[in-house]
Amino acid sequence: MLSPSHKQKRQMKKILVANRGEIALRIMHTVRKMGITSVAVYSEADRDSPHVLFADEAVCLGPAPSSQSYLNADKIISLAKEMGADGIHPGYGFLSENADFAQQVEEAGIIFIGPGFEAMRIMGSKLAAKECVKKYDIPMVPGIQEAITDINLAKEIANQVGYPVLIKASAGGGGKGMRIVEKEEELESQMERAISEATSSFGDGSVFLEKYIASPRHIEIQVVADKFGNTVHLFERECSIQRRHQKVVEESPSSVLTPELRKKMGDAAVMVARSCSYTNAGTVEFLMDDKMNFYFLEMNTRLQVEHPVTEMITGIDLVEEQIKIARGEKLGFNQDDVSINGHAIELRVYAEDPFNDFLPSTGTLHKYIRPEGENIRVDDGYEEGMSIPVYYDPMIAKLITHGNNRVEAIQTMLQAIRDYKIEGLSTTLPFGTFVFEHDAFVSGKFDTHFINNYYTPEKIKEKQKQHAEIASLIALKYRMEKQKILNVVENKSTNWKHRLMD
Ligand code: MV4
Repeated sequence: MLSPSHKQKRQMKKILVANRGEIALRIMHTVRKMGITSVAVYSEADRDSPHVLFADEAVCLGPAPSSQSYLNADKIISLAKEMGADGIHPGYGFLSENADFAQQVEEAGIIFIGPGFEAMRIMGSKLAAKECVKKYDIPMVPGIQEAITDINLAKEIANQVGYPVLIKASAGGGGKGMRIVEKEEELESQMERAISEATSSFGDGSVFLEKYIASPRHIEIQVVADKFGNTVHLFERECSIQRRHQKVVEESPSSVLTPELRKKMGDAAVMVARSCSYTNAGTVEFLMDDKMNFYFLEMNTRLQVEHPVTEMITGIDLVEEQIKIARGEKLGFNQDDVSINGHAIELRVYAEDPFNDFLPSTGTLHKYIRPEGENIRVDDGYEEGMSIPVYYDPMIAKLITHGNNRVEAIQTMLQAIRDYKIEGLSTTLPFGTFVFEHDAFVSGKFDTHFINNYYTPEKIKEKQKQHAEIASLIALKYRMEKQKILNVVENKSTNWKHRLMD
């Protein structure tokens, strides 16, 4: 039950950002823009990080490992109280989707800048989420919407929907606990393994069964909802380019959605949010099959890594909306007020070696020069000379470009990658070039198997060789031209000036 005070406007003068790196810094930029004081928390590994230097105030959480720092809920809440913070922004990852943390924050009299903990709890369970949206007309993957243990029932459902089927853990996430079953003989053993794996990994052995969508696209819809029942979607993000459930490239709009389909999916996403009285920013995840059928998968109850592409096409600062909603303001726009302006693409720049199975690449940013330009945004949390700590996610930065259309956004991206100078460790920048030059990406005809289907390290090396050959040809031509000019100058020809001007 929401108490009346829940809807009252509340002051927020000081916000503690319970995160690190680029997202902490990105949140604090908006906090400052809104005239609010920012408090950084940091681990011993992050003492000199940009997010600490940027913040108005900063306080150490403890040793480097996340369990002793950014995941220490009690410490974060007690520090927030000590520092006089009246809001906590969790960013993404760490405690951001932890309903117990959100509840503890609220019970400490501090505003959690995110959804209500009840909605977080529902959406944190795939089965509870399905149960919640069931009474609305939202398409779901054929299968069973409840925990299943009875093997005979499982066989019946699998035969109804047809093989292959996918066993999923209700508490799973990011592809963990999923199993593809090709035929009936494998169903029983795979179910047993899935249940025991889910029990040991998540402390919840509930599993369910869905038809396996062979080559889906991952399309998600951004929503924002205030505490007065206004819910608006901010269009889609196409996130099909992933490796091992880690997104690498995201864009908005998707090149496959028609205006009709976009409206249908947007309306469905709004209904998903309404079904659990969702407030604040959230993302509704859909799978789309090769016949353009879409199915609700789950809802992410946080600000997502890839939120900048939505910001660039809508002009809306999502963190500002989150803060305004959390302090009890009404949304300043409705569905008819928002529209898509151009096209935006994001490349995640990881400290990983794309030539060596994307293994983490440790080292120091000996050289770190960002690309710059009107249509280029770099969200990062490191500076030249810093090393990337091994304790956390290896993402160095997000490179986002905008264009009047998709082709322009891609061209700007390719130039921005060329202008991005990182030395001292391997990054996924060359992999980005591979994606943005690939016919399947450029034509928009790709699905979640893009990397498995097309990528081998040799492919980038080939491309780099081609680029090197072209570069050396250009250099050769340049030397020849220069020599010609020098010859002319040496010959004291009278027309050398004109030749130089050509
Ligand atoms: C699926 C699927 C095919 N069929 N469900 C992976 C993570 C989780 N959020 C959902 N996932 C999938 N669910 C059915 N019924 C394929 C995936 C999947 C996937 C989804 C989105 C993006 C990348 C993916 C990579 C592999 C599998």
